[in-house]
Amino acid sequence: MKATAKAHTNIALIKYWGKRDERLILPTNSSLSLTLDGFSTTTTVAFQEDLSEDQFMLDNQRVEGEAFRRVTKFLDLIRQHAGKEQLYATVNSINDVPTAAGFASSASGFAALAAAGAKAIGLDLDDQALSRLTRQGSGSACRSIYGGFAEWEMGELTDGSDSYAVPIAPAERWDVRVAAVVLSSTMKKVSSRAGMKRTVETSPFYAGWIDSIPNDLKQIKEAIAAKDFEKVGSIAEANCLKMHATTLAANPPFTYWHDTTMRVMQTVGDMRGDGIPAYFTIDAGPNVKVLYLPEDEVRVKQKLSEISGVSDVILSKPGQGISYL
Ligand code: 2P0
Repeated sequence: MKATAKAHTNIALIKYWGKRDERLILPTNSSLSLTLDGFSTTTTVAFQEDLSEDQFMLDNQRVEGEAFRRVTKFLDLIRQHAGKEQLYATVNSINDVPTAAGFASSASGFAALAAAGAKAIGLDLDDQALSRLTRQGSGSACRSIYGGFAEWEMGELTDGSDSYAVPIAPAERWDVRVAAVVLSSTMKKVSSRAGMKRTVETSPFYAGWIDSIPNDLKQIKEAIAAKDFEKVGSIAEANCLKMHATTLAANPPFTYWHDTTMRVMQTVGDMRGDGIPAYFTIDAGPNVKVLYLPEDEVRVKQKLSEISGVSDVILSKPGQGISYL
């Protein structure tokens, strides 16, 4: 009744931005990501007959409140699947995701929790079923079941049975690197959940976002298959800018960008002007991730580190999917 699983976070190149069903976490668009080495969560789940409630420890500290409730709600799903509604668990998670790097730990967190929880309770799930389950914890997490490039197919059905991630290319296939550019100052955050909801409900640009996704996905998958870095990078960068444009048109309007965010974007453009192929992407926060190739690592790190307002640059390679320890 006990299992341990490790999962890595992922960075979306075609963003998930909007839900059509908030309870089941069904997206309004398909998305595509690269799983990253170096940012992981390792979780042990132990179901025990003698417990009367769940317990969640994160980095050896007891967690309560909203984060605890999200974990228990997710364990309820696992219990339902297994037909063991009265069986509670202790959950121990160790996050190796530097929180300052601006990677949401929810992707690696829910992927590791789903894998360890399902195994501990005796569910024998294939990757597709595991991804579908993981999706109900946090949408972006369903892509972290796989290493390398993965696509979350939005699906069409109302019960979510056809909404899960599929592998596109394993980590070994192509060594694309990602620099996480950490800013020294933070700002008040609109959570991604609240941000996407407000955008879906109020942004007149949202329809344009949705219309543009199928072509972005088709083009980026062709570019990944051809290992065409400039094409992958430019599609990802444009997709990110479109996502962020939807927030500016929301009511009330908002942006995740900070002045340093824009300096990093500018520097990435300057790098390309200097012949270094590098492209940025930004999630629901002010930090920037920069895509580059291994041969440019030293120059990319140096240029990014020199930007005023940048406190750290953390480099990452493509990472693996779920593993059991
Ligand atoms: C993504 N983001 O594709 C997009 C891009 C942020 C910007 O997925 O509500 O934590 O748990 O499904 O997955 C962040 O949202 O949201 C996210 P929930 P999640 O990576």
